[in-house]
Amino acid sequence: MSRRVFSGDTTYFPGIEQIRYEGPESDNPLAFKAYDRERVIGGKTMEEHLRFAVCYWHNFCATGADPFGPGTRELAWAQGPDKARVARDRMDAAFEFFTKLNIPFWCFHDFDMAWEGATIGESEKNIQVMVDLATERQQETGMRLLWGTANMFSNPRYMNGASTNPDFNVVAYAASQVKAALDATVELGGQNYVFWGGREGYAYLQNTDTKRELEHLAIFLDKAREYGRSIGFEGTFLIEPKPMEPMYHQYDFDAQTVIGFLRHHGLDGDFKLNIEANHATLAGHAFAHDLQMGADAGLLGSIDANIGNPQNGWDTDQFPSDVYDTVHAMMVVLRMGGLGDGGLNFDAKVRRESTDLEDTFIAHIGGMDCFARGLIIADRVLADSRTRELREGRYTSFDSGDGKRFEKGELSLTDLRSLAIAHGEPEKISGKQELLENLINDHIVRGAS
Ligand code: XUL
Ligand code: CO
Repeated sequence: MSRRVFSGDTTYFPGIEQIRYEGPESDNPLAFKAYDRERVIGGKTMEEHLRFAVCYWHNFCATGADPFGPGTRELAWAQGPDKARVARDRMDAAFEFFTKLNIPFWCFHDFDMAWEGATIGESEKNIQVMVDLATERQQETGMRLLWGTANMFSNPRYMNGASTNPDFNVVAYAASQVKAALDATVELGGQNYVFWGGREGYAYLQNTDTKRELEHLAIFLDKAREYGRSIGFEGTFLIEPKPMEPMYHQYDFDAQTVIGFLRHHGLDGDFKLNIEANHATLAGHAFAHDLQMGADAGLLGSIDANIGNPQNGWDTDQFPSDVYDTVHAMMVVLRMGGLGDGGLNFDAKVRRESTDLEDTFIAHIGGMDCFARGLIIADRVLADSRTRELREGRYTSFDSGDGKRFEKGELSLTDLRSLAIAHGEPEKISGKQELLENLINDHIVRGAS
């Protein structure tokens, strides 16, 4: 099937043709320099490794409004009082964009794809209208849904939380939204379903029963799992950690917090993590750190690709442009054997000052090239035998003898004391950090072509 190559009428992005790979020497801003989707690296194509997705909300809904002023982007498809028409036009614009970019996946929230009605029943109907249209568009284009989710943070009813709201009525309302969003995700063949706990947290500790709220969160997720499986959802449920913003404290603080929570409540068989780079950095971690924690636990499911601004503490959701960062990220992903059914969703927005129509294309092209370069270089770094030596070589004392017995739990604290006395003062063994840093830089400078 010749899929995802734009074939319809240009309506919303005039002057922009099919985006193609032109190679590293190209100076065409509307061409890929590194992302050559059919190029094979380590047995898989770039497209299979990276599984890129475009998100609906930042690209087709948001206009760049901030607390200090209105939006600056003019979206030709988002005009007028007729919400149904706006939603249909928006979907046409989205699929024009997806196919011109030739990206395999997309992601949505219920109420950025559809529009919220006055009642739950109306909202469900509105979602169904858009699911029917999206089904047609997916069939025409071969686009696939990486994940769906429900927006349970924008509507004022969720100001005190959704599943962790102190008012049961709000919890039940949130459940109705998850049910409809799961129905939509399953109907569209979504490979994952995301929970981002936007307002699942608290603003003030002394008016919050954190224990009770966290128990409610676990029950809610369990019921979502039960319902999802009952309607044939075979994909992965994902939780997207974030430490703060909008709440002062969010419960799903970072990868390790969520891993502990999932395991404690027996949810880890069905739930994994969706790690967002800028959320990890807000939690005081490197992006690669949170990926590694997820990978170690066997719970890294998917990635929201973006970067923050190192000089401030906001979730700025910028497009990835730092090759060093993507090399480190892709080293974790390659070491764990790939993203499976997850992918790299650009949860990123163009700057408020980037107002040209082509800027959204340029931003995605840059992000895709940045990860493609990260993939190429990470593959070379990992193929360099020195990389393995500098990491695995540090642990050889556990590969045999007493070290191995320790790993098997066969040595008591007293046994260890006796061995320490027998061995005497350990030799200093260099960690060789700078050598490995230099090696990675050498591979970066040798180029990503
Ligand atoms: C917000 C964020 C969300 C989730 C989906 O910081 O990352 O867009 O990815 O709700
Ligand atoms: Co996100």
